[in-house]
Amino acid sequence: MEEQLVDLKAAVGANTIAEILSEPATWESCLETLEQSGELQSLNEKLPRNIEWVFVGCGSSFYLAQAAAASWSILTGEKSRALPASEITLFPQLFLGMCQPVLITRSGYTSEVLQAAEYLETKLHLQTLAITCSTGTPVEKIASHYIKLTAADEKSTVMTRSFTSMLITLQSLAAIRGKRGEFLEALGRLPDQVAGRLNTIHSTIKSLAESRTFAHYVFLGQGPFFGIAQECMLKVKEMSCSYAQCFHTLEFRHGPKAIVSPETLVTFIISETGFAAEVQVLEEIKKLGGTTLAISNVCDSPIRRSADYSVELSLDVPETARAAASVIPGQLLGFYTGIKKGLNPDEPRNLSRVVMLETK
Ligand code: F1P
Repeated sequence: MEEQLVDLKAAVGANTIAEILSEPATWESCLETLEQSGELQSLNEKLPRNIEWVFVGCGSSFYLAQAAAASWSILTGEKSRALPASEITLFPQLFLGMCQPVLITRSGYTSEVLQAAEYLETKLHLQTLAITCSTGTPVEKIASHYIKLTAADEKSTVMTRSFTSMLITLQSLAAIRGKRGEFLEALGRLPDQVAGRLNTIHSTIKSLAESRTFAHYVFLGQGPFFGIAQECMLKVKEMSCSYAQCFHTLEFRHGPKAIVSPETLVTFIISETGFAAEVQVLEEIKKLGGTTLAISNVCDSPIRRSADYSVELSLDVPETARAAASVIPGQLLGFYTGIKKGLNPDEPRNLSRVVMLETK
């Protein structure tokens, strides 16, 4: 009986935790495959210039689109934005004129993404680029161009290594487009560096989730870290069925801070660019009695003074290249909070791995 319990315990969430902890190795494998195939360089040659890039997705893939769009403008200087796939088919007037659509979908089967792909290709005659982690999928048949990261595919319903691997791949394409060789090199260094930090990040977040219970979870980020904060929010919602929200860090002052109490865990994903302004919000929320978690590259005294908990990434790569690594604490927080509540993060309540809508 004891043995069975241990196995069961071991089995609950086994896919998800294995996939989270496999992220550095998965990134390495994806980057190697892309390097050997040279497909990003040839895509860069084929795709139009001086045009707005519109990143499209659903769920985690939409939040990935937000981080990818911010990274794209930072690395290429080109206009970009992110849209949920449903906005393209429900409000096409929001989406006028020439642009380069990028369809982000782990499964390649999500109905809203397929409907958007059909509309963009057949009605607007735009050549879409799809990025997915599966092969032989419907989106592959509709899109004009595609990138497949099969090494990043997952068993779990929730997206973890697929999210970070697709983000790093789109950042690689942006670095090639923006002639940012140093950034591309930095992405090549990221897997080893994060592998070296993962145990510490893992134990910090595991002990936080196991030792504390919160009524509310708030995630804050700016620039490329806003999409990351959104995804951290979704991971806590999906895997622990907890109440979670996300805001731009400085927006939290404009009303939402009314919910702050010691039962509210406010997580700051602190950028270098907005460091001073973002740490001021951290200090303010601490004074209001909130419980604070700071995720930053360097955890220096202003952060230590106001953060109840902190994750120091200490990665020797440019700020935007840290986006993928910054989501891992949120993935682990969702996972261990779900486990503590007796839930199975591999099979989140009410969720399916792919949202496929019946055609009326
Ligand atoms: C993405 C997605 C996931 C969500 C759930 C349903 O689908 O919305 O983000 O966690 O698994 O699917 P995809 O288009 O990226 O496959």
